Amino acid sequence: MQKLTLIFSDTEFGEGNATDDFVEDELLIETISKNFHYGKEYPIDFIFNGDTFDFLKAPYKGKYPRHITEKISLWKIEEIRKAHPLFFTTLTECLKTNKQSRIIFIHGNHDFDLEFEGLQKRLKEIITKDKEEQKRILFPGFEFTDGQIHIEHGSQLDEFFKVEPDKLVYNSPNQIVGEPFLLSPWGYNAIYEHYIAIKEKFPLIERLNPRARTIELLPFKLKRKILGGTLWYLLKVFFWTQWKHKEDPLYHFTLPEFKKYMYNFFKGEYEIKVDRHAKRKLKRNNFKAICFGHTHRPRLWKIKGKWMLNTGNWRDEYQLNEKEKMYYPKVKSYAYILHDEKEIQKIELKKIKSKQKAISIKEIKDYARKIPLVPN
Ligand SMILES: [Mn+2]
Repeated sequence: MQKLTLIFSDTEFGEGNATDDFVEDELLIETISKNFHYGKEYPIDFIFNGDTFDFLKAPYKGKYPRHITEKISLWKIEEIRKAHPLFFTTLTECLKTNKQSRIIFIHGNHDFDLEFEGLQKRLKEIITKDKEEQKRILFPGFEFTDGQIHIEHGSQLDEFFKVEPDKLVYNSPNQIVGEPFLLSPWGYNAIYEHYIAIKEKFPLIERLNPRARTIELLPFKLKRKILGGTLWYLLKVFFWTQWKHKEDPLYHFTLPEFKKYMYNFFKGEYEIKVDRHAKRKLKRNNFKAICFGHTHRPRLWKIKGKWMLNTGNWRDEYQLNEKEKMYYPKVKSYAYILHDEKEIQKIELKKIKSKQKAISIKEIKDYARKIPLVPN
C-alpha cells in the first residue's frame, strides 16, 4: 500500500510563557493543512518525531520541579493546549484526511512525559472523542520503523540525553515523592535547576546560533555570569549536592558524566551531535532511510545509496550573519516521503520561510545589558 509520511520534529510547543520557543503557530498549521488533499489519494502518517511538546521548559504552577510525575505532565499538557489551541484542532483534522491516516508521536528528550499512559490517554481525548479514531493515534516510544523508513528523534543517539527506555519511569519512589516519576538524564535535571533561570531572563539565548559565538558576543558581565555560573554548578553538584541526596537517582552524577560535561565546557562545545551514530545505525540495518531531528539542522543527504534525513526544527531560531551583524530567522522544515513497504518513491526535505524578523547584534547586546544579574 502506498502512503505519504510527513515528519515534523522539534516543534517544542510550550505554555506560551517566556520559556516557550514555539511562536509560529499559523505557519505550521498552514503547512500541515496544505498536505491534507493528498489524503484523497493515499493514507497519511503525520509523524511528530520528538520534542513536539516542550514539557522540559514548561513550568508547573510557576515552578520547575525536578521530579516529574504523571500528575505534573497532565497539568502541563492542559497549559500547552491553552497556549496553542489551533495545533490541537489541526490534529483532529489530520485524522479526517483519510480513513487510514494516523498521528504518531515519538518520544524526544523534551517530551519523555509521553511515556505516561495517562498522558497518552489524555492526548487522544483532546484530539478526538471518537474511540475508533483514537486507535489511529500511536505512541511507539523512542523509535518507529515503517517499511524502509526508520524514524527516531535522535536523543537516543546523543550521549548527553540517552536514557534506558524500559527504565524511564522510576517505580520505587516511596521515600522520595510518593509517586512514580521520570528518570530523566542528568542534563535534564541541570536545566530544571540551573539553566532555566537564565532562560527566563534571556529567552533568546538558546535561539541564537552558533551558540559559542553568541556567548562571546554578550556583554562581559552576563558572559561571566553564564559561564562562571555553569562551572560553579557542575562542581557543586558533583562534589556536594549528589551526596546530600544520595537516595535519589535523579541527583546521581557519575564521574564519567562529570568528565564529559567538564570536557565540553572547557572546549566551548555546545552543539549537539548525532550524525555519526545515525550513520552507523543506517549502515547496520536494512532500512533505506533514517529520519531524525534533535540537532535542529535540516539536511537530506545520501550515504552509499541510503538516505539520511534531518528534519530540522520549528522553534524560533536564528542564525548569525557576521558580515551583516544580523541574526536571520532559520528556515522551517519537514519531511515528505511517498513510499510503500518495499520502496521509497519520493523523499524530500520541504523548506518554509519563517515570518519572523531578523535581529541585529546590537539589539541583542542592548537587551542583554538590561538583564538584572544576581550573584550566583
Ligand atoms: Mn531533542
